[in-house]
Amino acid sequence: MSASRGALVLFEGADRCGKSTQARRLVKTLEQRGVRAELWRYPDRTTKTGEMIDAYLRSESDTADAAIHLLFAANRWEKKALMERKLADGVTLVCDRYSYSGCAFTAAKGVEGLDLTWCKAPEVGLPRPDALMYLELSLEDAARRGGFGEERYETTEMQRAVKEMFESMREPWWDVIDANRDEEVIEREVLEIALGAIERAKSGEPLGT
Ligand code: T5A
Ligand code: NA
Repeated sequence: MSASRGALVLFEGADRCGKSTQARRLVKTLEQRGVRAELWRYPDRTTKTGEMIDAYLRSESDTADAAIHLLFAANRWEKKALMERKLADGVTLVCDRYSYSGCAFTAAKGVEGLDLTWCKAPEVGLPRPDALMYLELSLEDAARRGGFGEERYETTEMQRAVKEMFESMREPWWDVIDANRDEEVIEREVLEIALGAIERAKSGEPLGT
């Protein structure tokens, strides 16, 4: 095991804000600079819970809102030990969505009893990120990036509610990034933030839970 840990760096935001694009670019750039980094994403559709989540998102199965929320959380819990091992071993994890999407999407449904406080409970105890980059894009600009896909939450009403929920969850430590710019310009800002998080992790700042 190396002496210093890796950083946990997240991308969050509503659909089509460019999370996957920036996460991929960041991992590639970090690797080119000799930083050990891996690209992670949630949901991880390859695990047992991930297969159920995938079927739900593609509307091939129906699951109660509470149950699917807990499955999304379980999908993170089942990878917690591996995540902690990698970080402790010095690998930086760049993660495309995490608990914050989990809470924003379920709470945005407005189902009675499933408010933000309820949504957060099963996430408590998962590793806390060193940086959260929230990619901000208006619904109109997101719409210009192509039509909606086929998946369950890809409707205008849901996306509006999700964006509002993310905005109400925003905390001062989040890095809010204007996502309505060229990929290369965003990437430079993203890299600065990630390198800062990696430095803090290296200098021994403990990983929160
Ligand atoms: N969910 C997820 C829950 O309900 N609970 C949970 O706990 C979790 C983890 C998963 C779904 O599950 C929900 C949320 C989601 O509904 P997903 O697989 O993450 O969904 O979603 P995707 O459809 O893969 O991704 P998104 O729609 O969110 O898009 P991204 O990743 O934000 O955007 P990206 O990078 O794919 O880019 C979208 C398009 O824009 C272009 C790209 O080329 C692409 O065409 N683009 C740009 N265009 C112009 N300028 C830029 N700067 C651009 N950057 C990208
Ligand atoms: Na994506």
